[in-house]
Amino acid sequence: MLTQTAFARPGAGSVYTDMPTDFHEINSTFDYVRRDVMIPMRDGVRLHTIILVPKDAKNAGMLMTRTPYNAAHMASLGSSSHMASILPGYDNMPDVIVDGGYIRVLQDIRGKYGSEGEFVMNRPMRGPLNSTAVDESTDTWDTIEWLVHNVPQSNGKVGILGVSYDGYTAITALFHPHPALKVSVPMNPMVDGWMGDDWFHNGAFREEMLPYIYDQGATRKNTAEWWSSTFDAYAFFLNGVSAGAVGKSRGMDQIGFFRQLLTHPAYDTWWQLQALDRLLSREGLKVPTMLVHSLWDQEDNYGAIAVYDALRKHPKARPNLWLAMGPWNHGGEIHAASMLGSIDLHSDTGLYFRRHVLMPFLAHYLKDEAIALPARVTAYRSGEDEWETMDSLPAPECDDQCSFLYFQQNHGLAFKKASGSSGHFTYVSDPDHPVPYVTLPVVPKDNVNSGWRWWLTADQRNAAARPDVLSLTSEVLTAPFTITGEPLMHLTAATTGTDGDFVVKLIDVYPDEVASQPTMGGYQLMVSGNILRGRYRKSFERPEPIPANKKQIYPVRLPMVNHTFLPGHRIMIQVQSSWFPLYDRNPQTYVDNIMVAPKEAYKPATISVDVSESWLELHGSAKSAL
Ligand code: PG9
Repeated sequence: MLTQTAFARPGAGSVYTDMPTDFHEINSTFDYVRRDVMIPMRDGVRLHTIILVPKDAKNAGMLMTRTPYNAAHMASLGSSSHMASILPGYDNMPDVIVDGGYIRVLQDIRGKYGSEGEFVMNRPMRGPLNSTAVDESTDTWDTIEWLVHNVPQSNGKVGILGVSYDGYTAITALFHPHPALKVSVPMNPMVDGWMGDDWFHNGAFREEMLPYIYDQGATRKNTAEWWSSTFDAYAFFLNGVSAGAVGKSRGMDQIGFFRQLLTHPAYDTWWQLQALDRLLSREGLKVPTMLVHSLWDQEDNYGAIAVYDALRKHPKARPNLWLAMGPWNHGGEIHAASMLGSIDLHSDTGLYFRRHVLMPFLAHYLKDEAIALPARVTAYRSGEDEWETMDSLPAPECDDQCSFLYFQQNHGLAFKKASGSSGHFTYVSDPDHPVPYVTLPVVPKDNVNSGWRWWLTADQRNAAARPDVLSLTSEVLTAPFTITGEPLMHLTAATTGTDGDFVVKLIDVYPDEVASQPTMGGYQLMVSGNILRGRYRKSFERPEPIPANKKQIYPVRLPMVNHTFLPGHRIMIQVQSSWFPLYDRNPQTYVDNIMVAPKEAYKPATISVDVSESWLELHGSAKSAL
């Protein structure tokens, strides 16, 4: 029994703490050794880096991820004596990294969490937008230089991989690469923030990214957290009027990146000069690189394919270029992936990719063993649920493999232009009642009940039921119809406004009954969709008002598809003029900068879509499908 004295505290005057000054962890049974180091960069700034070395590692390759998302957190999930158990989430993939016997390196990029220096969102590469001596590529170089001299258990070979922002840093490593960098795997990388990744899509601003910018951009350790007083993000952003006004109401004009967004609403040189696909096509590709693309990526569905398209024509880049794409959401490839939202894929497509594509690719370059490389392109074809391999993706330009889906009267779609098919479809787009992109309420992105992760796979029947969404549907297909590529909508329309947005969705309509999965009966699965801000119909750089009531052509390029529409299914196209609050609302009255549009500029407009002059160009062969 404890006596009273055992609990006695020292008397007044002495400093007492329950905590030892230097606690020694008992970790001799751990199957790894963890080192926390501050690696000096060429300008003296030190970057916090965690190195996890498997206990018996000898001659092991190193796999690095550079992140703004807290390396310490990424290396401590499910704290355990087993390396595989502390690396379950983020980019860690225990089956690839730990079972593969690699040394794991996780680093906070400059300005975030344990690292010194200042944070710049998607820090531009050295050049016209960055006059300093450092960028993410020099930080990667300096880190690799340190690692090859200070990790004795390694074989001196380094790979870099990561999803999204960490995919972006995996691309920046490819500029003037360190000779020990043997392989890079950018997964769902953010590449061009204006064209189609996280910030804008063809000029429409992803308003739901404001909380991300707030959390990441306001403080080093994300201690200032976005707050809302409204559970439904639809109501919240509607009340806030413009994206600029919402941000300012949260003090975001103190954040440099937010100020940049307000200053650069168009695709000006500020955006062009930091687009990684453009920069990399000049740089070439010296390091074997596998780009990983998710066909239902709700965040960065532009970047990987843009880089692939920029490099595939480059004779010097091609030998180092690989592509894998699968039926995943953002980062889905690193998890179990036998479901695509509510659609059953019948096998774990994430595991297949990691086991048959990623692991051999990494092992070939990082281990001193002769392991066969995967195909240049490994692609999952949805609909038919098959993996296929190719030497390269079909060229994006249209050739004899192209088909055209023409709008028809009576809300039809057909591969042949019907003679005498003319007229208009009209709808009223009212900015006070924008079309929600998921069923209301829109549960905010970081809430566990949010539909964010799967919104691209959401059933589009709710949209089809609205009077301000134009839906056109084909007859039932009698043969399979396969598309591989980025469809191009040639939309001809007039509006009573002087600006406006056009959203185009390509949809696979399931049969009325699906015996194997009854909940899929009549499901409308979007296989690709995108938005174009009308003022950019002729030039992304130089916006122009839309002349009211005059027909204009709106070319809307849709993201990559590799899909077979099966017999018994129908093809649908939906056209609408808002997708909210995913994208900010277009006031439909031309103002210089929509980011700060005043309340009185938001006005309803009547849209007339021309039947005979609207069609979708598809990279696939129609054969006798219809
Ligand atoms: N999509 C996220 C992001 C990347 C780059 C910039 C901003 C956001 C991400 O998942 O990291």
